[in-house]
Amino acid sequence: MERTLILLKPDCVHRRLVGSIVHRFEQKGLRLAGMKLVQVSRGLAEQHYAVHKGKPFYESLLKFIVSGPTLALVLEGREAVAVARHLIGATDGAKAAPGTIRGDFALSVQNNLIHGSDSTDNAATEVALWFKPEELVTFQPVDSPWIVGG
Ligand code: DAT
Ligand code: MG
Repeated sequence: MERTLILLKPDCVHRRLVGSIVHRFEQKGLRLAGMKLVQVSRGLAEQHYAVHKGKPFYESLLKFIVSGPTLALVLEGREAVAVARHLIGATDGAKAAPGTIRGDFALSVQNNLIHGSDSTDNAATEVALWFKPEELVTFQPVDSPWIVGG
């Protein structure tokens, strides 16, 4: 079953939106496979955002991500990577569609509340960067047959 890495970034934790946002993923049918509150180090931030190194917003992005607690989640389920990206919405909160997480709660590009892996390959790399194997739990929720269908 597919897994994706989700980060509820410091603006999300400071604004007490964690519960509302985790609720949306649960409602959709994705299940929790891992969850921890992290004070991100500069080193972890550099690894996570390595693809953006050299971009004009890179330094500001790193400063933001280490500025407070981040809740890291692994979500599991059918097409988890794409489903989570659809629920999250476009990068710029001002342009994200209503009904998406960023569309409903964010107005900034940088402070856009949440990260979601953008491909299954990147998801595997990011899950391994943020979680040890023993921190992840796989289980079958009792309503799985109703969620997954035939
Ligand atoms: P996403 O988080 O939607 O995958 P991304 O991978 O292109 O977006 O960028 C990573 C983060 O960097 C993004 O969530 C917010 C920040 N960012 C991206 N483009 C930016 C810009 N033009 N100005 C400021 N921050 C930006
Ligand atoms: Mg991205």
